[in-house]
Amino acid sequence: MSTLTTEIPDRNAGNIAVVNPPTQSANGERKGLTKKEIAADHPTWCPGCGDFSVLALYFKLIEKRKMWHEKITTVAGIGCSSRFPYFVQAHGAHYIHGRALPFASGISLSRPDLHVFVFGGDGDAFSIGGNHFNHTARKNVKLTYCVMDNWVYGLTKKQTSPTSPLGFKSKTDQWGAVDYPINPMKQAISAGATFVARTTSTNPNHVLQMMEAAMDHDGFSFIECLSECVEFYEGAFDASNPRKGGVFNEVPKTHDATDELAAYKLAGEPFPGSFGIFYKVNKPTKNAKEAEINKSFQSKVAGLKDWQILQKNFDRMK
Ligand SMILES: Cc1ncc(C[n+]2csc(CCOP(=O)(O)OP(=O)(O)O)c2C)c(N)n1
Ligand code: SF4
Ligand SMILES: [Mg+2]
Repeated sequence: MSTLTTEIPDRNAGNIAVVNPPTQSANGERKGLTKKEIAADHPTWCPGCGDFSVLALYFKLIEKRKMWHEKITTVAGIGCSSRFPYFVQAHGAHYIHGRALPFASGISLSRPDLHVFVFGGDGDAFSIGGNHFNHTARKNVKLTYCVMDNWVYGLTKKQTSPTSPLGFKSKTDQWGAVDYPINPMKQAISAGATFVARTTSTNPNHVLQMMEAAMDHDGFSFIECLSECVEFYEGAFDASNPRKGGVFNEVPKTHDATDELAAYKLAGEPFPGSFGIFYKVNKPTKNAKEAEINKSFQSKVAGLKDWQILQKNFDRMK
């Protein structure tokens, strides 16, 4: 049996790139996980739900990047899509509705050796979790947020979501939705996300490509992944699926992903729009900035016992 050495690194070390462990440890025993090893329970989604594809590609990513259980963290809120962590045989959490991002931020800030993935739905991300989305983006916390957008509340059986188009008939809008939908890509760019991409569960290679690029980004990476709810919004994304007579257009090769206005313009295209990386810039992360503050504070209290540091703080407050 191989020995698991889970070193918890110093969180003050700042941004530590996720190091892909070799397929074998020094003693030649430990191998990267296979898709089979990382798959947990049988997913309880409806047959044909787009979420299956996203999960399969996450497994593929883990296998491809040879990650070990203790280096994988999968967090979600509440919703059909947010059941995601249940189906991954690794560390993770199915957290409060809309609150996955603050929880995941805590993990990211304290464990720079991990890459935290957060999965969730359009309701979780943009209704109840709307504020957390904006603030996590502007803080540029290093993590990947993949929103499986089905334009509806699936788990609670067909209510209008913030991404439902005008006229969509649901249990909360029986005569058709009257509220203007939000545009997740515009929202992410304007909130300050430093990586903003769009994909669709019906194009597996593209989903994997976007997940890998997001994981390698040093900052808050956001992916909008169209994922059809076959139960409550069948055919919503047919226009983006060539197998259903639609078109899948990649972001033009001439697009400058560092140009915020150009990204915003792409985000404004009518459906089905473009797929790929709309926006990507490098900016210091919250992780790096906090690590810097911690380091400088610790140098000031070097050699002192915990109670002496506490005493100093109380003395200063007098
Ligand atoms: C505080 C709170 N409010 C409301 C709910 C009920 N609720 C559960 S999931 C959900 C919306 C799910 O929609 P979405 O995030 O789009 O996920 P999907 O099921 O479509 O994947 C709601 C309103 C809840 N669980 N907790
Ligand atoms: S209700 Fe919709 S989103 Fe939920 S599992 Fe079924 S098809 Fe998927
Ligand atoms: Mg939804």
